Amino acid sequence: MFKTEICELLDIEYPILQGGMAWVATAELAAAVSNAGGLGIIGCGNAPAEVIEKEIKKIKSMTDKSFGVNAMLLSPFIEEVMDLLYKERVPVITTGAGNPGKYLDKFKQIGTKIIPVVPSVALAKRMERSGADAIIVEGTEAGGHIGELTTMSLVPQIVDAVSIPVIAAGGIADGRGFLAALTLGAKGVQIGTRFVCTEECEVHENYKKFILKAKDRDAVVTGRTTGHPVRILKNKLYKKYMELEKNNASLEEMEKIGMGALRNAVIDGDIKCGSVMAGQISGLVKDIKSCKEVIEDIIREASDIRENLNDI
Ligand code: TUI
Repeated sequence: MFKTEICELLDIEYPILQGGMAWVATAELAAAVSNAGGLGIIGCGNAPAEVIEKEIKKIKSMTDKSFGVNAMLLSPFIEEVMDLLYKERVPVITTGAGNPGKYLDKFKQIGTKIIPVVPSVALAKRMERSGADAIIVEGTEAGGHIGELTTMSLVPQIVDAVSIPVIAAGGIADGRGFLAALTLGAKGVQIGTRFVCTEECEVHENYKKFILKAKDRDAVVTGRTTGHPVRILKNKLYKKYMELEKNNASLEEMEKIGMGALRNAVIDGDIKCGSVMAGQISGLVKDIKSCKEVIEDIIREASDIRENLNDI
């Protein structure tokens, strides 16, 4: 059922990856997704290697299944994190917020699968030439640091431009989105926001409830003017950003209010002044389930739709 080349490449049952969300994607969440047949991914964000090392040890104790680690390329600790991932021989690395070209050769030699997130056709082609095993094509619907183009328009353009498998991300939370992505030519999906609202996700309850309460237009973008667009749920922090942008505040001033804001939301539950990163699909997420239920519901819904396609 929905076995694609991504399942073979990553040694997983269903072609569903969990987004490697900074602060949110802990070993606990990632192990639950891997144990349910998807690919759980630990998010490094800006954490130093010693913190990630503990998470890797923990996931290895919680599952025998394959897992991944997301390396955020803007991190000040990126070099020590990459050295750690090499030492630990993690099975899969996804990268975000930059070009991982210079690391590819080294990891290919030890068989680590490298899957960069790309926001454009040009970068997708460059990644294929550099030897990426697959690419995650992330539309602007996603939460956190985002590109310009939508999943709907970007996925088929990149599918036509490269021969490596494409994984679609951004705006996918159920069986309809999963099947739509496969119809666009993707061989799998990456899902973030839906996995935040799960029993195994360790974010503060306030963070989950804020997503459950969100409506279609609540996921907004800060930092368009500074060149670092980040999608969050609308709150006091967003209003402060908008004020600063209107008053042409300096880059330092803007970055200062963002510092630590994600941690404040995820760990302390400060959803008013913290950064509640979440995607446009937040409005569709209405309950907390286990990761296993999320994955099984997606597969069941997608196969029901596929069976009844003649009705459309
Ligand atoms: O990386 C993400 N999403 C993230 S990272 C993150 S942590 C953070 N916190 C505050 C500010 C900035 C980051 C939160 N969410 N998604 C993957 C992604 N990668 N989206 C877009 C890109 C991307 C952008 C430019 C990938 C490559 C790229 O290349 C530029 C170049 O070097 O050519």
